[in-house]
Amino acid sequence: MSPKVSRRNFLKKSTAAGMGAALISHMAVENVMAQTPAPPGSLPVVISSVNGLEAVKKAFEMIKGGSDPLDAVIAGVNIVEDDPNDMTVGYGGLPNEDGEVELDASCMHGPTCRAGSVGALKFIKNPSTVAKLIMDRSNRIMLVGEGALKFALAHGFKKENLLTDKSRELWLKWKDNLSTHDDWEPPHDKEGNPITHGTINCNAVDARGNIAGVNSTSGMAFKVAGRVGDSPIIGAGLYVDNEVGAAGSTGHGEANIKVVGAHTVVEFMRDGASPEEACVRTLKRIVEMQKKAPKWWGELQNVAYYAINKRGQFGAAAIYGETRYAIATREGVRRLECAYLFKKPAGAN
Ligand code: SD4
Repeated sequence: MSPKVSRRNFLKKSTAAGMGAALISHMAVENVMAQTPAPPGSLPVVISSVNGLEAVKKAFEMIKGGSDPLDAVIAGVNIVEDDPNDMTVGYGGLPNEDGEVELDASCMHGPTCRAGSVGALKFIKNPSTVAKLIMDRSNRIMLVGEGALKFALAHGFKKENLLTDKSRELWLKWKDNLSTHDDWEPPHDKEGNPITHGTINCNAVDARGNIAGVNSTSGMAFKVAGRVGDSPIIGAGLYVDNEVGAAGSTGHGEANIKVVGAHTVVEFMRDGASPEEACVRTLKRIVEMQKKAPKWWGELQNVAYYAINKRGQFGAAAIYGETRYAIATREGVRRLECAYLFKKPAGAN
């Protein structure tokens, strides 16, 4: 019996019996998700944003080899953080308005219900590993700025210049063309397309149904110094519940923070929605909220969610079409199209 069907039946009864029974129905749904075994051969599964093809491949192999799912997704994400050609993650990430690279990251380990996160971290190219270190070596969740750097250095991380020639050139070009109307102008690739979804979110479920996730980014290009986005905020950029699933985001962080997106996706899945449906429903909340905000406060920029559940079902959705994601299953590693709310308008990022 699918979680959806059993929930519907249960809800019928709970409506008749009132609030107490409704509470029980919620618990019953959780139990269905946790207790219905994944179909044979459907696990492990690793999902990520489009730039994570190598990351999902690495994480999948590691999980198959017996690694913990969090170690696996962090090893996968480290590949993208180390890559100077990915200009919105780690080394080579686009800097803030002062020309300094400030990184945000978070991680969650489902089986032990722990989380770690780091905001506005300078000089360390693997913020996801620092987030895990905070999780492993302290009883805190989030460290930012100077304190986060001190913590990383004390644990043997190397201080490095993260600005590459390429990212410095783009920053200088942005500065040269700055006008009084500019807030955030996305950089463009060689073909003139805006570079947007460079942040990486990667989530995995292993063969035993244990779940983990990570999110890592250099944030919005040329952001105000000290600006922290959604990526390191547990519940917004990333959320994992070992009984249900995991979700994470890329895109316009401020819009996502307001709907506590990753947590909302997981809660929709807990209530029986498929991963894709849960992502779509959360994006609709963003659209509703952005409609009510004054125009200058935030236009509708793209946001995407990537979700998996405990049974190895997966899905992703974006506000605008032509957004893709990466997936690794027993059928192989590939990129797929996200579901979307609107066709991508010309020039949209
Ligand atoms: C942020 N969500 O800092 C990140 C940026 C991003 O595609 O994902 N860009 O708001």
